[in-house]
Amino acid sequence: MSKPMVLTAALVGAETTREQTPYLPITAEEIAEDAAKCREAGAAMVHIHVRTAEGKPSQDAELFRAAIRAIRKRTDVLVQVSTGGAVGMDVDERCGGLTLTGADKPDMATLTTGTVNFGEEVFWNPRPLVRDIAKRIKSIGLKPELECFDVGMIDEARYLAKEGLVDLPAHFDFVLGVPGTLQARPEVLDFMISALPEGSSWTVAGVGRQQLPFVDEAAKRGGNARVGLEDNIYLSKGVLAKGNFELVAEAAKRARAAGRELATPEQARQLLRLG
Ligand code: KMH
Ligand code: ZN
Repeated sequence: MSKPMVLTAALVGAETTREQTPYLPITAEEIAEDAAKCREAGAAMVHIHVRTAEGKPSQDAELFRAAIRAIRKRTDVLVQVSTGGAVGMDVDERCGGLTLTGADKPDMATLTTGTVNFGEEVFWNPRPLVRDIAKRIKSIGLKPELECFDVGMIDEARYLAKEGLVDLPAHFDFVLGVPGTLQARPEVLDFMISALPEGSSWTVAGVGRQQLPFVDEAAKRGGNARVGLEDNIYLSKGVLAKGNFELVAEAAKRARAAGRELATPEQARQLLRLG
């Protein structure tokens, strides 16, 4: 029996715009409504960024608080906050979601372990900044999802573990297909899996048109997958997804066709060692 598959919905992101798709959730209510539908469709976790009322990318603690409260009012889906934010944000800005405590505290936070070209820009993650974010995540008792855009970022997690900033085994997310970075190919996924620290778990987030095919690749390898409008706006060629939930529903269908059960949030908590 393979483990249940954890589906994560990356609901908002920092780059997708309303001009590209009118279905992008922006306000706390829109995010929560889509999150609840994603949970019904089979997602165990949502990965969130937040936006200002004008739709500008933000990592503001109060916007995160409003989104998390609205989500938790409607559904038990796990909430993972981004610490990546948008390119060009400084570290304090990126870590807005980590200042929330008590009932508003997120369930997990991302930690990107290296710098990459990101489209025409640079997603800047020098080692001191990565250590700083790792410390902040650890100090509030959260576990990171280690976002790896390249295989060297998996090795970097080992250095962070040696320094006591990350616990191993850990949970990794392979983000494959951002222009300027490692692309989504099955042999790349196999290599990344082979590079993981013993006992670690993984999710793959295929970007653009590789998003849904990489749900299949994850399902047959016993891994987990991330879908959502942060990484891809199309359900099929030229057809916009009418919300994140449609991408989750399609991912769920593919997971089940590969013989995988879908993890509940409680199961995901165990599988990702969130405590
Ligand atoms: N928006 C990207 C520059 C994360 O959420 O942690 C970074 C990103 C990673 O989305
Ligand atoms: Zn993100």
